Amino acid sequence: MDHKYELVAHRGFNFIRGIHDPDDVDGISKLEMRDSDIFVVTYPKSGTVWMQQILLLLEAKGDMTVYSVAKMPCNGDLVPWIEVIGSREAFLTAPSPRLRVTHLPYHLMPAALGQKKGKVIYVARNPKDVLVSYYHFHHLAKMLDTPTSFEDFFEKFLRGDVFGSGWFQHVKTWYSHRDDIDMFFITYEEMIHNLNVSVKKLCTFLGKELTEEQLADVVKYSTFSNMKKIPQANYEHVSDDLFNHHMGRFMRKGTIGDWKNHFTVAQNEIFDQVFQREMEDFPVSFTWDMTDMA
Ligand code: PPS
Repeated sequence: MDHKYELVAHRGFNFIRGIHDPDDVDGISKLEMRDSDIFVVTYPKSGTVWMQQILLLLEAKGDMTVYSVAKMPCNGDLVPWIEVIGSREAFLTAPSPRLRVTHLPYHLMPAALGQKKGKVIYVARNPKDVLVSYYHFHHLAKMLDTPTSFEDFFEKFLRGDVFGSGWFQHVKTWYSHRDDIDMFFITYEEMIHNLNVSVKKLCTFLGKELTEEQLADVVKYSTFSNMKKIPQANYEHVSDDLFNHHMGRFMRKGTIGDWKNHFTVAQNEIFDQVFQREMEDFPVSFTWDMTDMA
């Protein structure tokens, strides 16, 4: 980790000093919402940039010139994180529709969401693949501590000793509020399984009207192979101050089951035990392998 950054706990959630500021974060719950506001909410590495891309393209009716017109270096500039320094301030005066992403837990989000003001799209991914993706991202991103080993990171993840805190808490708490707010819950694996259907469902939830052709374009430009070629989605122009570009690419594997290439048998057993204990009553099942998709 670059010395400018440090993991800090604030109001029950781990942030990164240098990227987040407690005062900004505390102001978020008081934000006034507009009906047209849309938040994509995820635990890190669960498909945030993917959903950013889909949302952007749905707004632009599948027109990719949205990128060349905006002249922004990455998806995060087009659909910003609400919790990063300065973002809350910009949100106040931004034109509608205000599209934002966040990794924040429910209790730090605008209270007005509870009055069904604004919409939330929650994307959850199976936590074994999240762990692996996050492990690699910790090598790429300079604001995160480079892991000393996979084993070490495995333990940190299970303890929630990372930015975003614990995966289990994040997913369970957000899900438990699904009826309190105007929320669309989807899994990364569902999106892999059928992007076409996922995009259509999302379009309906957002109340958007796109032609079949426009929807087909949204899907086409949101596939992993195409997003890999889009510099803004792949964070290619993000400064060397933030990314160790030589350590890998943001669009890494984009698949289900890469955890099998990383977990030992013993780690898998430990993970399964924690998962069963934590997610016992959780009604949504996760897909752990591409072969489970058939
Ligand atoms: S972050 O840093 O929290 O914003 O990361 P996030 O965007 O949530 O997650 C990154 C992972 O999502 C994968 N990704 C995709 N998978 C399939 N299809 C598409 N279109 C797609 N776009 C992004 C990305 O490759 C990261 O997963 P891994 O497993 O590391 O490849």
